[in-house]
Amino acid sequence: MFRSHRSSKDVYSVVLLGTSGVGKSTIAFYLEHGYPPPRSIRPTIAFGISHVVFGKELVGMIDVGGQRRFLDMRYHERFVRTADGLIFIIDSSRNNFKYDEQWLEDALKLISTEVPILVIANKQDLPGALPPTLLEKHFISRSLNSYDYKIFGTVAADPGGVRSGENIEIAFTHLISKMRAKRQVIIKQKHVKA
Ligand SMILES: Nc1nc2c(ncn2[C@@H]2O[C@H](COP(=O)(O)OP(=O)(O)OP(=O)(O)O)[C@@H](O)[C@H]2O)c(=O)[nH]1
Ligand SMILES: [Mg+2]
Repeated sequence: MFRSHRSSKDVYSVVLLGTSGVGKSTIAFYLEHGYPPPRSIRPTIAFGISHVVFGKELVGMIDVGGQRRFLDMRYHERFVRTADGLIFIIDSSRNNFKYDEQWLEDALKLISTEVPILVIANKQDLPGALPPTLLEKHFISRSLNSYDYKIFGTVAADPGGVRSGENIEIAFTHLISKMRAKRQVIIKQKHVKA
């Protein structure tokens, strides 16, 4: 589990995006504390900030409220431009699945195609959840084909508690390794220029 303590670290900034109720805050809480929050978790007002210490990395996470009013206020624009990585979260359950392709594509215009993107197909515990492979094929690949992305199916908080946290660390570890590799390339390029 990720431990939370402060020391000299490589700092990264990650922004969590997705419509309201998909589980962004649940995932941020799980990454920071190692267990899901109480079920009475409330919708995020504007945005929330948390941090995760992961080996040598300190990752600051900005969790942008997904209610329409916050999406329309374009809070994410303040953070996305300087992000080292993005986490785009989807509710995979058949009944709740909604995919605002236009909003996502507008948000993507603000970042370089080299910024790694972690796509999380959350709520895989719900009956009839759409598998990540299907979501990728029919929706995600269309918007993200020119980006460095990978999709993972997860369960952030299973009401029964049995599957809570499933795949979250694996997915996050993948994003960290991508961000780390990208930073190494930038450092090498600076050395060549100097
Ligand atoms: N069944 C199930 N429920 C989940 C899962 N992840 C989160 N939830 C529930 O989904 C609800 C919404 O989760 P939040 O984390 O508040 O969603 P959010 O994306 O932060 O929503 P906003 O803050 O409004 O943008 C909560 O009741 C969570 O307990 C999951 O993997 N499975
Ligand atoms: Mg939230």
